[in-house]
Amino acid sequence: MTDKQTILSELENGVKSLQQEAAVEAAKKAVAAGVSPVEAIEHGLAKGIREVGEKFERKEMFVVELIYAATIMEEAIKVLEPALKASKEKRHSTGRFVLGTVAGDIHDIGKNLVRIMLEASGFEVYDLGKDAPTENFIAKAKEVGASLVGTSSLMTTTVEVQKEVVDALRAAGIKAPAMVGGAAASDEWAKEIGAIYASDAGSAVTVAKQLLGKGA
Ligand code: B1M
Repeated sequence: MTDKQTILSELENGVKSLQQEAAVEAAKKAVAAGVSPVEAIEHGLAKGIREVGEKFERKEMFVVELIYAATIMEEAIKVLEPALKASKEKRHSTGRFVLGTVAGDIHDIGKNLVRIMLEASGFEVYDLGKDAPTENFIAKAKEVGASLVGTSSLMTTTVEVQKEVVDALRAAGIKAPAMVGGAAASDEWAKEIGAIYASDAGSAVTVAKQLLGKGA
């Protein structure tokens, strides 16, 4: 008998101790035990990867270990993804959301979670991927008549590009609200550049719906 707390610890430990098999097994246990996939990610896997990031920053881990930890997290998320998608009822299109990680930044785990949650909530998501050139946001937003445009940025060295995207949208006459997120973004930063901040994948959905007047 494995309780939720044990499974969350196993997910966290699998990532931070670089044990792929253990993390994937824990993800399978989470699904079998009916643990919320959002909780499994936020309070299990993401806790582990953030600890890896802190160790990397303190030079207690090498970049190759950081890369491996990210791969482990991605493999475990693959196990949770069907439950994540099933956890929300599919509805008519809630809105068209152009999403990507800004140019110069290759972090996409968080952005991918945001995409999964938005899709699960009925949004049509146009995912530009990672290291996405600013002009791609503008071109795609025009092409699909975006209701919202969102950028993810995890590094202090690329957070400025979120402003570049907002400025380029406005210069092109696109009025769709701009959402920003990722570890380098903040509410204060969003206000400064004329965007709206969402701290995690769940609040990205809530905020997006509120912006479109579709309720939380
Ligand atoms: Co890198 N990395 N990394 N990294 N990495 C950070 C960001 C860092 C803080 C680590 C550290 O030093 N402590 C640091 C940046 C420092 C800074 O700000 N200047 C850093 C660095 C330096 C680097 C490299 C430069 C390392 C190197 O090569 N020397 C390099 C970057 C190269 C580049 O981009 N050009 C690099 C590479 C990598 C990996 C490839 C190994 C891997 C990424 C793999 C991948 O994404 N496919 C990686 C990882 C895993 C991390 C950390 C450890 C974890 C990031 C993550 O996946 N978190 C990270 C440390 C940290 O963030 N504390 C770090 C889990 C994820 C679920 O959370 O992404 O925050 P997050 O997303 C959340 C919310 O932020 C929010 O919702 C998500 C779900 O809740 N959210 C949004 C995200 N986007 C949103 C958009 C929205 C709304 C909400 O609306 C549009």
